[in-house]
Amino acid sequence: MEKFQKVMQMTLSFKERIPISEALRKAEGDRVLIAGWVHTVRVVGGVSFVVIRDRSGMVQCVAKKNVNPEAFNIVKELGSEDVVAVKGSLISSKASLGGKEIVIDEIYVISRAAKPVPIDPDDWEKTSLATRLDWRFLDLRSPRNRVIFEVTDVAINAMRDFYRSNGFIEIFTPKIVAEATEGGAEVFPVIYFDRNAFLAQSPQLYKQMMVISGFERVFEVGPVYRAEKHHTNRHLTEYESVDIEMGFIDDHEDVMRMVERAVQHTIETVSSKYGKIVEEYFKIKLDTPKYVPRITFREAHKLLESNGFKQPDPNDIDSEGEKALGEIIEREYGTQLFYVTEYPWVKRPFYTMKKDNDPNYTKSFDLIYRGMEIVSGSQREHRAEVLESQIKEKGLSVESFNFFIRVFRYGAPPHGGSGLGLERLVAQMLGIKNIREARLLPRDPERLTP
Ligand code: AMO
Repeated sequence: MEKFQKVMQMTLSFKERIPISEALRKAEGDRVLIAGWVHTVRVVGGVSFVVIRDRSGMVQCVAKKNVNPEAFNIVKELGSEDVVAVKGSLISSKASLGGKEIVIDEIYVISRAAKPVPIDPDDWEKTSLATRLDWRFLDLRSPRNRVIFEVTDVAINAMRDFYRSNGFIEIFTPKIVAEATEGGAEVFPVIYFDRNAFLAQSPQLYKQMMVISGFERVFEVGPVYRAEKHHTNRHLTEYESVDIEMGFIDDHEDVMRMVERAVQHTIETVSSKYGKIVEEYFKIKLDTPKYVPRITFREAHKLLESNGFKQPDPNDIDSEGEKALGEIIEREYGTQLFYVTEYPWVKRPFYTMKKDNDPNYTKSFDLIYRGMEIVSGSQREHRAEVLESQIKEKGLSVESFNFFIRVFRYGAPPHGGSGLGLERLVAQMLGIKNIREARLLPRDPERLTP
């Protein structure tokens, strides 16, 4: 080891390093320096082979005993996930990945991995999700698993671009808050010096306040916290919420049009940048749904019933119901993206505007993608006195929400907005069954580490 470190200090500079994908595009005979993790090692007679992986790809490197005995011996001793650097020349090799391999001139062992490596990144499919998440940093060595987060990055940037180009500005609101916004039971308490506080369940009240402050159109991407003891494949206790709020709307339909275009733009962008890779690793085609039908909550219930799906709660649609509805709509309308509108007042938060002549229902919507809710939103009640009475109706304390209600007494335009669960969108785009896979380091009722 000492010897290699000495050699490294003298001759190795990562400034000369190029990504493996770039090395594979070089001509035969070109000299390159690549570095990465050891994927596999093989020795066949007098030749040792090592496949090296970096974030851009993989390449096989070879050393012959009779040509370069030192390199031959070093490769032979390598183990999975060691970090190495190789200087060598490219040669064509029909049998190799990418049609080329590298003949090793010099090889440097930079960091040894302990043995055995607890999970084999190549074998992620055979490893339980719990174990993979325990060893997430190794799990992410699998190119397929990193794609999830590369897609997340593309998706969130597409969404940010979309909203910015539609006049929204990005805001950052507190995550330590004094009040629950989405219903009382699901908050994490925080000891805030000598007072009780909570982790924010949503930027809901602040985004509305910022519209009324005069920004008119705002969005926020940030973590939100839900103390839901759900053990499902679609709930996390911490997730990334993409929230928007816009003023001077006629009704919730204005918000819906904005959101559907944002989601279409996002799917389109991911598809054009990652479509092929997604198909290769996730075996799923990423088409942008062109047509987004709307059905009311009441129609949705009727549709479910007439197709033999009884909903246990007449005021709600459960996850099985959403899935069934997704199949029915796809069959009837040929699309995987649709809105359910006008949810019952009993199921929506206090800030939701009721329908004008039908106060048991609201100006609200959920967006369902591939059979799962990914967005929820509504027009908001902007009349201070109505808002106050709705707070009472929900059994909440007017006093606690005074900081919010008073904002509406100084000029509040009609407005509305929505929240999108980023992990749910990504999971649905990639056909991932368990939302935990779409969160880098997920939190659920059992998991608080790593
Ligand atoms: P809601 O509570 O419906 O609405 O949440 C909005 C969206 O967030 C996602 N989501 C979740 N994702 C992962 N784990 C969870 N536990 C979880 N809960 C919700 C879903 C959902 O559609 N303030 C309103 C939004 C608004 O009206 O602007 C709200 O938070 O994709």
